Formats: sequence, C-alpha cells, structure tokens
Amino acid sequence: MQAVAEECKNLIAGKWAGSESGRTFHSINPANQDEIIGVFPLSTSADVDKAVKAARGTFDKWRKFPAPRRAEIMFRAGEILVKRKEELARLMTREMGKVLRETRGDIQEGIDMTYYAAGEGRRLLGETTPSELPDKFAMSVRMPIGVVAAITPWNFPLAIPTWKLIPALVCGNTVVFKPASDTPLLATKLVEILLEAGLPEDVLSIVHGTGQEVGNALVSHPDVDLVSFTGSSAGGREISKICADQFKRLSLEMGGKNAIFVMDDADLDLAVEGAVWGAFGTSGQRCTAAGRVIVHKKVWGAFQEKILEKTKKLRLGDGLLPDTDVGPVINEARLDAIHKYTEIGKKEGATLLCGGERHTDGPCARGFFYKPTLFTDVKPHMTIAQEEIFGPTAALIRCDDLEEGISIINGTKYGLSASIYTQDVRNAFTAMRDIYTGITYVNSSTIGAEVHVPFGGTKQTGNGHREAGTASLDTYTEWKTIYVDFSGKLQKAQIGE
Ligand code: UN1
Repeated sequence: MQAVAEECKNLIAGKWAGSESGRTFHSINPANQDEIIGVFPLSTSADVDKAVKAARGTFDKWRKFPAPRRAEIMFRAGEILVKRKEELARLMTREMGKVLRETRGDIQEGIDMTYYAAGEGRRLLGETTPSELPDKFAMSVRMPIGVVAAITPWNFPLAIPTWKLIPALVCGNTVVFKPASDTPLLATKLVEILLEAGLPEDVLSIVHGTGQEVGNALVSHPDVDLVSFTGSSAGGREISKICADQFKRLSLEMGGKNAIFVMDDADLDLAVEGAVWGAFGTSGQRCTAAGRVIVHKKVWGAFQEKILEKTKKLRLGDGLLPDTDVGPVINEARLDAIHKYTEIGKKEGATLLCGGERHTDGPCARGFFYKPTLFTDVKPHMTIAQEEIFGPTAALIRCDDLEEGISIINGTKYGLSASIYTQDVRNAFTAMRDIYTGITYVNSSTIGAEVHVPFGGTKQTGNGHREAGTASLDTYTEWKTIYVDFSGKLQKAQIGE
C-alpha cells in the first residue's frame, strides 16, 4: 500500500497555517528515502515571533485556569493516545525507523507521562511551615514561569515532547513547540490530540523548521522565559550562550556515553541480552544507549564470544516487518557520522569484531542502514570510548576489578546512565554508591527509564535539571514564598521586638 504524504501546517495563535516564507520541507522514511511521509512549513523568525506573542498574550488566562482543570485536559489526551497507540506507532516507525515494538513503547511512554502529569495537577505540592514569629504564617507555592520553548529530538518523537509539553502545561505555562525536523509528523499528531482533548488553541503553538532558523529565533526571543532542550551537546552549548546573555531559564538534556559493567559473578546470558538491547535498540540512537561494555577480565573471553554471536544474528530491515530486530538510522548525515567513528576506532587500534559498514542489501538499498558494530580491545581513553556515537556501535573494554570498572564508567565527560551486572550485593551497593550518573541500573540495561522518577544526567549531560517525575515540576515552576502576618503589629524576623 502506497501511503499518501500528509500536508501539515504550523499552529500559531490558534490557527493552522503555512509559514510566511511559503516554503516547505519533507519528512521521509529512513527505511526507504523515496517515501515521503509529510510536507511541512519551513518557518522563519517571523512565524516564531507570532507564536511567542500569542503564548505571551494568553499566559495570564491560562495560569489562572485551575491546575486540576488543566490536568483533566491532559488526562483526556492520554485516553486518546491509548486509543490511537497502534496507528501512531506505525506512523512513527515510518517517520523515524525504529521497530514497531519500540515505537509502541514510545507512545506508551507518552501515555504514562500524560497520565502521571495529569495526576500532578491535583497536587503541585508546596510547603506550609511554621513561622519563627507568633501570629504569622509561611508557605511556598509553585508559580508557572511563563512562555516555554520546547525543542525536542527525533529519537523519541512522541515521548520526549510529552515530557516537556505536558508538565509545562499542567504547571500553567504556555508553550511554543519546535520539534525535530526529522519527525514533524508525530509532533503534529500530539498537538492535534491535545486540541482534541480540549486544550485552548492559543495555549500551545507548533512551529516547524530548522534549528538554525526556528530554534535560534525561539531561544533568542526576549519573550521566551524558559527553554527546554533535548539534543546534541553542540546545540546545547549554543543555546546556553544565548540564554546566559538574557538570564533565561534553561533545562538541557544532552549526550551520554553510557556503560554496562559486567562483573565476574554476573549472570552472563542476562548481561549479554542487556548489552545487545542497550547498544543496538533504537539502532543505538538513544541518549541512554550502551556505547561501552566494560567486562571483568575473568569473563572477558566468554562474554565476548556470546555477545558476538548474538549481535551477528540481529536482522536489519524495515521496522514495520515483524522479523526485524534493528531498523535504519535517521538520515544520511547520521550514517556518515557513525561511519567516521568506525574509521577512527580502527585507526586508534581497536579491533573490529563485526559490522563497521553500511547495509545496502535487497530491500534496504534505499534506506539508511548501518550494521550493528562491535569493537573490542578498546582502551577507555580512545575516541570511540569517549564520544557519543549515537548509532549502533559498542566498545568492549576489559577491566581488572570492581574499582577499575567503576572508574572507567565515571571516566567520561558525560553522566547519564550506567549499569552493573552482578549477583553480589556488595558489588551492587558499591556501584550504586560510586557511579556518578543521573541513572544507575543493577542487572538491567542502560535504557528503559520510567516517567515518574527523575531523568537526566550529571556533568556535561545536562545543566543540573531533571525531566519526568516531580523533578520536572521544579523545571516548569518558580517557587514563591508567602508570609502572612496576622498579628496586627510590625514584627521583625531575626530581630524580634
Ligand atoms: C533519550 O534517548 O533521549 O530510558 C530518552 C530510555 C527511554 C528514554 C530515552 N525511556 O531509554
């Protein structure tokens, strides 16, 4: 069946319309670049300006709309997502390539976030405390921040937008949404669903286009109060500079060089399964992907044999087909970037065990496929063990003991996710204490975070903020402390009478 490309618009100030530039761009299927998924407006800073003005204009009304009512809209959106899960998952596989099991998971993560944040609408808890003075009352409440710019990546086209949009809206902010230009269709679907659920049309805008034009205009706009960005470290650095200049609130979620550590007492089969899933799930295009697998010297040979065998069996193909294990990567530029790391790995002296090249056989000829790639004898300082590849490449690193393994885990500029496989409670608790990442797993892969607990990383993975869980409320609100003195006289804190 030849699917028809959808023609989509921006939603600005409650109206669906093209860009004032009149230009458009395409979203294509990375499994078959001849298939156009949708046509979208190539927007300009003039479009951004309109969207931000609309968001500013409606903020006062939206912040006064009771939070539980705001949250009910999100809950209804969650129900629509449940009904449309299968259709949206299929569309997502066509738009960004990952296999159907995983796109179903992406929609489910969006549902989970939507329900979770909807529940928070009846809480948004603050604090009431005693005052140090008689007849005086003290409390802290959460205030929305204002206009939020949400800039999202293509690897989780629905889940990550829900991490930002839903809590931002429940907290009473208005939002201008700039989705990745590789996955504009799924983003548009989310906005349509929020409107269908009853979101007032001017509370949320979506502006399609490039990071260069739309992203930049949004981040620089003086009427944007908070930028929430998930994407590359290079993008995050640029955004940081612009925001710093304006003292703009900024939440960044960027790279990772996550590691799975296999101790000598690990259940090896379980560890192999976790490593293959962490390294090659989503074709390695998760910020939580296991790009490094650190293996204790006592199980080095056995582990290597098992992981190689399992990796070689992975079937590449269109993610809609039931026997596909690994889909394409997102685009040609990503293929080139991944392959460059293969070249660097070889040059720096690592041994290529399998993969290391494009896959263009048969039905994959018109897609962006890269073979699952394993390097061994990788030294912790090598480029392929330090830089985020964002593709299906894993580096096997040998280590002598627990202490060395943990220090290798911690020895990169990132700190998102890490995992240890061990059956020994002492090893597990030592790792839980000493691994310096935002997310740490025991006997589970580096991927698979849940929405009701904080998500994010230490060091250069982020800038100290977390998404998901109650931590996200801290991103999308400011604290206001309120004192009420009902003594009828001037009371002086710290000074007394
Ligand atoms: C990301 O890759 O940016 O933990 C997010 C996971 C997913 C989210 C990944 N739940 O792998």
